[in-house]
Amino acid sequence: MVRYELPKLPYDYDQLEPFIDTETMKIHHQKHHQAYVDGLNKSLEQVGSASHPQYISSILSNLKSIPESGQSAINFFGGGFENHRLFWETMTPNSDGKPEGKLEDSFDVYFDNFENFKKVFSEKAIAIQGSGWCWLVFNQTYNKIEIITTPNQDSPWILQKIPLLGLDVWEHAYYLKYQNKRPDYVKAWWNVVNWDYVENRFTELPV
Ligand code: MN3
Repeated sequence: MVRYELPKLPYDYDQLEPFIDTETMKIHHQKHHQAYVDGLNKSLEQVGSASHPQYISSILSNLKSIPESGQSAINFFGGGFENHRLFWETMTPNSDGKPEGKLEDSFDVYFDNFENFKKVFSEKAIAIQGSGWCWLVFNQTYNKIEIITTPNQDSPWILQKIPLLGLDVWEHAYYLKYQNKRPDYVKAWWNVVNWDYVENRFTELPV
């Protein structure tokens, strides 16, 4: 039976300072992410082990394959688990500031340039009503990158889109340091994006 565990952070809690504060990182990882892990394991137990032989991203891509009684909880907790797992990986204390290579080329093609991509992404993230995520995803149908937003813990996988980079704009992600100033949080977050990691995800897409 698959049991999910809280993934370790690839850096210490205080290493994203001053952009993301230590206290927020601790609570976000140890309390919020842990709650998604626990909720996911419990939800999967409730639908029975035969229903979930695959990794959570595959389950989310085909939610209808699990019993209807569990779909809502697995959408929420599974999305919460996988969204945060990726979120930690796509941040680093040693950000190189901008992408290179094939990903940079794609920004030029689909967003004119990297600076404009950041502008559009930031605007969409700031405009999300309530809790949700802003994403850079790969659209497999049209073979292109795009920006989408999702409410709550909805994952791009449920839309059959591959998440490359995601920004958590739930208040728990920024309220201790930034209070109601979400735009300041979004602006600060660009300083810790791990473009090496995002580029590798993009380069290794199964297409
Ligand atoms: Mn969160």
